[in-house]
Amino acid sequence: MTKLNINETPHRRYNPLTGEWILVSPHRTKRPWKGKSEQENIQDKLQYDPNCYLCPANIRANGIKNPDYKNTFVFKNDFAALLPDSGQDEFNHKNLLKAQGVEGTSRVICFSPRHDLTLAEMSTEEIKMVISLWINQTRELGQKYKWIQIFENKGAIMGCSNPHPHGQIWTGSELPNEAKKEMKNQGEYFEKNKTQLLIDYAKIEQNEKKRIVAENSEWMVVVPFWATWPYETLLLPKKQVARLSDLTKNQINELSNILKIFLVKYDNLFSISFPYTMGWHQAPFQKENSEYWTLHAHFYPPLLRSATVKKFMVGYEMLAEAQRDITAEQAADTLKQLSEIHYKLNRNRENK
Ligand code: H2U
Ligand code: ZN
Repeated sequence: MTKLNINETPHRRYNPLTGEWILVSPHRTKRPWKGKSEQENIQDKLQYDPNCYLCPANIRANGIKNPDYKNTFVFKNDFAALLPDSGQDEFNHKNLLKAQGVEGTSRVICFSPRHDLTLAEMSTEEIKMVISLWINQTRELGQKYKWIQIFENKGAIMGCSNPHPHGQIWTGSELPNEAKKEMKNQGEYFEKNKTQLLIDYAKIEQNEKKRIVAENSEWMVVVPFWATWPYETLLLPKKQVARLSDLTKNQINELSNILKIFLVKYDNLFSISFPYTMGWHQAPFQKENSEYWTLHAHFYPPLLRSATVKKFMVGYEMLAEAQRDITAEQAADTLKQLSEIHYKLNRNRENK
């Protein structure tokens, strides 16, 4: 029998959070590539855009005027995907046609009044205000809803409608699919081992040091062993914490530091404002103990080889299972080597 070499031979890796497998084909990275490599449009963005619906004091699509906010700003999504009073009735026809009403709310969260910034270019103090916003929203919405999904779609390639730095919060009375999978797997692991799945995983990463992109006293960012997207990362606490609303002062400080560092690295990878979808997974707000759940954030960037070469989840991925070529270890190594100084600052220095 051939011995498995995860750096060379095709294999599948297991994602213990979702219970799903992914196909890794490291030998394919040797194949010739004739893709284009583009230069980013270096045009500087406006600090204030009179046509932006998120800039302070501007009018939104439905005629409401934004306040002249100075730090962060939250408002109910004018085109909310979930509504608070839609009812939770169930429909079931022969156990084949099933539906259920879901109640919830959708909010838009602006990270900064500055139209031209992103989290990567904001200061750690400014990032801390975004963290406070995430925490306060979690506290408030957790009183009413089971699942609080905080996320950010960044970049036009991810379907983001506006470059103004912003994210969203969708909450619901039912647990969505990803939440259910993570709840089941973390719950079963805790029952069996009396320790948390992701805290044990963080210890393995700490020992192996093969997939860590950045770390400090409270957090680490890894390309998870089971990553699907080429430069996917997982942001993990080193000590158990179930929700954003339970973070200590030190965890908050260090969170703003690590976000700054690794988001700058992301931008530096292809010298562009790096597109991704990111989101927090925190323990559902249910009555039971939430000790089994470790707070974490997923970052899913779509890019593969350059500013414009995107990985598509099609063909085998849609019909069978996710697949990647570069290994998690190679991706982590590339990200780790990148500078912690934003490429735009370097460019400004060079121009002086
Ligand atoms: P993205 O993060 O994917 O760009 O979505 C922005 C959200 O902003 C989107 O869900 C909302 C859209 O419904 N929006 C408003 O609430 N008011 C507006 O005036 C325009 C967009
Ligand atoms: Zn704006």
